[in-house]
Amino acid sequence: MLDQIADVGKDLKRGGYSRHGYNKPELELRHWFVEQAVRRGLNVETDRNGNLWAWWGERGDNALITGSHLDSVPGGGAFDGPLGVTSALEAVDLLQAKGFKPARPFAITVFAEEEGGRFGVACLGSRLLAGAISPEKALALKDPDGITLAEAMKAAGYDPDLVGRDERALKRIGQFVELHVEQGRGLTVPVGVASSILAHGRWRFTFAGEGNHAGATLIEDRRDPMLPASQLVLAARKAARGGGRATVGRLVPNPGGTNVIASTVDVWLDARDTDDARTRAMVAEISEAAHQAAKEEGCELRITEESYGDTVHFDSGLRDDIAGALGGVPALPTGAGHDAGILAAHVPTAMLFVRNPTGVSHAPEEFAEQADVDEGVKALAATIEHLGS
Ligand code: HGY
Ligand code: MN
Ligand code: MN
Ligand code: MN
Repeated sequence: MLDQIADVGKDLKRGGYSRHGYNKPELELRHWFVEQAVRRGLNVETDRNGNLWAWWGERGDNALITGSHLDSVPGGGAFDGPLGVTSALEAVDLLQAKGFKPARPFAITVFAEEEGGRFGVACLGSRLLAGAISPEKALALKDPDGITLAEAMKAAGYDPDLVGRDERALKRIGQFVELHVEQGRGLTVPVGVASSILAHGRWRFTFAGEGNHAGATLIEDRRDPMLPASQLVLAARKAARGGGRATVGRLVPNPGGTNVIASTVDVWLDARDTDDARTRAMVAEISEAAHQAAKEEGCELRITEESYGDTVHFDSGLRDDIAGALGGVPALPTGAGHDAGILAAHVPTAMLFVRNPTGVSHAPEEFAEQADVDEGVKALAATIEHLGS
């Protein structure tokens, strides 16, 4: 099934896929998912936050939900997100073929803008569903072209005025299980379950100096924000110790001319660690270094926390129950964030991982062996049968 969507959203410039919330390729994938669901006799609805729910039978309470996302990071791989959705559809095929019928309400979900690849906040659809971000803040988020989430949702036919915590939809979820390609190399067997997710936040550092001419401006007359921006990148690496992960993957000088000293530089920091205190301490150390570097260059610095989620420890009861039903599979921590990480604070949640032989993710090289993918589908089907009987 991944082959069916292999041509959707290819990024010819960067390589990989650039499928972002409500952009053309992502809308195409939504349409593809609805077709696939309807073909299986599932009843599809879109909730007020742009998330899709494909119900097998009646919608109802104490539902067993599985799903993931279809959007990608810029230049992302084919598996992160879509593998969870295609495996859920394939698991339904397996179960329908053997005459299984869920004894409780069951649905496959597709969450909106999980990567934050367009609007900058990860897990936007599940955060809105759970009330983990305010509608005002979410609707005002702008994409790189200055289009707000409200405008993008409207253009896609959704009513942005409806977004917000969806108590009713949350209450319907009895248990949520997300299958995902592993991002890292912890698995030595095809399938595992998740034990925890790192604490994870994103901060925006805006350095402001004085735009000027690259040739006509003496060094001593400069206030070049690119200098403290560069110091921030180095400080992030220096502060990431003992398992902490601090990353700068996006640095945008404005105006960005080769012969122009930038007037401002925006730098986004992605920081993660095993607990809240360690993550905050790492970010504090990096921020201190950034303020120091800005001062030395006569630049201003404004830091904005754009999103943050504390460490997620998955419900060990559900995790061990699933691992047992699968004949005993390993539990492993993940450094990547997921919609399951947002929902875990509200409903019993578990994750299944499918082995990634290279561990590479958020890159076109992301890959999983067909044999492992098949094991993942069988494991998800067995989990649905185990929990849904
Ligand atoms: O950033 C993450 O870890 C997730 O893939 N959104
Ligand atoms: Mn991802
Ligand atoms: Mn993902
Ligand atoms: Mn000139």
